Amino acid sequence: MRSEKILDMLNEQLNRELFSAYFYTAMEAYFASQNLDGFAHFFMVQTKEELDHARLIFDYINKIGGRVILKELKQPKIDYSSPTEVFELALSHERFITSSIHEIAKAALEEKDLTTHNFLQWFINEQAEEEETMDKILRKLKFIKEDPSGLLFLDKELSTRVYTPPSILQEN
Ligand code: OFO
Repeated sequence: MRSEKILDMLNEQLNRELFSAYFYTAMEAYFASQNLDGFAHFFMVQTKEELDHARLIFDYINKIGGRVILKELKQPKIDYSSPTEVFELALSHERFITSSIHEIAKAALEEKDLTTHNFLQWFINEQAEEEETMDKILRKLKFIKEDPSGLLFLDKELSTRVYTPPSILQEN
């Protein structure tokens, strides 16, 4: 059983996922301007993942007979003082997205909308991974204290990130 409240929250989450893609594209652009191509690649893959998250919510809203409402996207921050600042912002953004998803899941339970609650389980698991990924890289950056050779080593590691569409997207 879907409610207007849940539909509004899903549309807001769709906007947040699209903003996430925008936010990470700005980070890709920053790293490209610093010639840190591996970091740029990492955020290019992250952007694709965010677009997948948005697509899953877009499709779900349609599937339950709701209306997708696209809203304005605010301009993301475009300049950063360091790679560490980028990952601090990315981690805090992911924590915000996690709490946003949790709020919808809680509201879905309150509204006895078990279908939406079930749909959100994939996102809840995904968010744990998103936070872990950002946190690990942030800790590495703090460990190397942005020493140039450490940064280049990490740049190489991040250049190997592979984009894999979520299996639930392939099933649809
Ligand atoms: Fe869509 O998980 Fe990040 O923001």
